[in-house]
Amino acid sequence: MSLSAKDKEIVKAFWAKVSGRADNIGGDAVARMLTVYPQTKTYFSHWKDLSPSSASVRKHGGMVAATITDSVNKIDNLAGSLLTLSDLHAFTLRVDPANFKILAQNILVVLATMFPVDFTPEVHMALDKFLAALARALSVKYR
Ligand code: HNI
Repeated sequence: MSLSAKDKEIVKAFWAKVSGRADNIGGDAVARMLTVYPQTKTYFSHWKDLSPSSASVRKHGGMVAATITDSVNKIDNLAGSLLTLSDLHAFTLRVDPANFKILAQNILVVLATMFPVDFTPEVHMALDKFLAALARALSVKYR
């Protein structure tokens, strides 16, 4: 399911509105992922603290959110722009790509909770497609 021109517009407009809180969005989404899907904690066992307020969790969330901002700007070339990160997750971090979908789901929940008015059904659908495309791009190096 690829993104239509309209979907891209919706994603860009929504992200422009919320990206001032990108660090919170990313931090909350990673914290939620670790809580609701505890199997994801295995990848971060080298961190001292995996609680929602942990500095490592917040910092990683910030990096995830920065990648989303960058990907919104490069929405027409997701696979190209995420190639290095795909390589890192595939060969160095060895993250099962099924987890990208899990994190995407958590990002949607956080966005819906933080921005209940802006998170319309149209925004929900466009963001869902965008995050799926991002997860696909991150999975390129696994093939
Ligand atoms: Ni992910 C590191 C982006 C999903 C496990 N990850 C990063 C970094 C970025 C990043 C950026 C920092 C790279 C660097 O240091 O050069 N990760 C993303 C994005 C997504 C994602 C954009 C999906 C939207 N990562 C996941 C998932 C897992 C994951 C779903 C596991 C469940 N990532 C990691 C681990 C690291 C990591 C582990 C290294 C963290 C550390 O501090 O050691």
